[in-house]
Amino acid sequence: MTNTSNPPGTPPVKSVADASAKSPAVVAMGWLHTARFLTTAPQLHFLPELDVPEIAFVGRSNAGKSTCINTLTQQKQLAFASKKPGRTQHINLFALGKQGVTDAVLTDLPGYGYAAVPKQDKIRWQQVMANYLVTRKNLHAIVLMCDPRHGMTELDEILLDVIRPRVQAGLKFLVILTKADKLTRAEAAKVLSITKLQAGGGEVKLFSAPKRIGIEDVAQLLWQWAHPTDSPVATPPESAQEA
Ligand SMILES: Nc1nc2c(ncn2[C@@H]2O[C@H](COP(=O)(O)OP(=O)(O)OP(=O)(O)O)[C@@H](O)[C@H]2O)c(=O)[nH]1
Ligand SMILES: [Mg+2]
Repeated sequence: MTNTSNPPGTPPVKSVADASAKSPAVVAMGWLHTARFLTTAPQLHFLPELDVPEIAFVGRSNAGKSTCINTLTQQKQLAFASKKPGRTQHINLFALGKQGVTDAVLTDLPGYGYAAVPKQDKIRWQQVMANYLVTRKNLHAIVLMCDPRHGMTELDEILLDVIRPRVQAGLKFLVILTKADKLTRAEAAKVLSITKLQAGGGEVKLFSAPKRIGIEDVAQLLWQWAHPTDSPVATPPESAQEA
């Protein structure tokens, strides 16, 4: 809203209404809503080299990675989610950023651990993923999706071992306990504290797409990770600016 009483040349002062509309959660959700399909690749070397922060969603097949991306971006079919495990078979990149200017990328990776996948394909995929996690230069953060009813499985532990050196070197790491709607409060509290111990200093959050648990929390974390020098804090109201 423009303040018509401003002297010429002074930027318009934001009204209280504008300021309250820009809470950190609103900023983060608005940013995530800008997500658009960027590219898809069957293997690492087909991915474009990028210089914006990349945030990768990894985890067992069927854990809910694609659903989580759709929920966070508030788009029903951006990432392909399905009841049938193993639906995501390529590395899919989604660009984020206002006014079409990409300032970060989300990556949806195929899940691992799906029993029906032939052994050769499993090994091939594990190599592609390990390669991606170890060598992708602009990889800035990893979000490990975990079904809390199974907890962290052996394959999740292997993944943790693979990324540990990069996490120690500053890579951000979040474990999302998905499908929290399937847990009682007591179960949720228990699995949260156990996973915090296993996550090696990474963040852990409960999440549910249908019950809308944890969405804004995760959104704000991703926003902060992609914009470490910016503050999403609302512009103070006029009275505070003048004080
Ligand atoms: N109850 C519940 N179901 C969920 C939630 N998130 C995902 N699902 C369901 O879990 C199934 C798998 O979801 P996807 O998002 O396709 O899982 P994915 O991790 O991308 O699976 P792959 O692509 O095979 O690796 C679908 O039937 C989703 O509807 C959640 O928060 N709560
Ligand atoms: Mg998927």
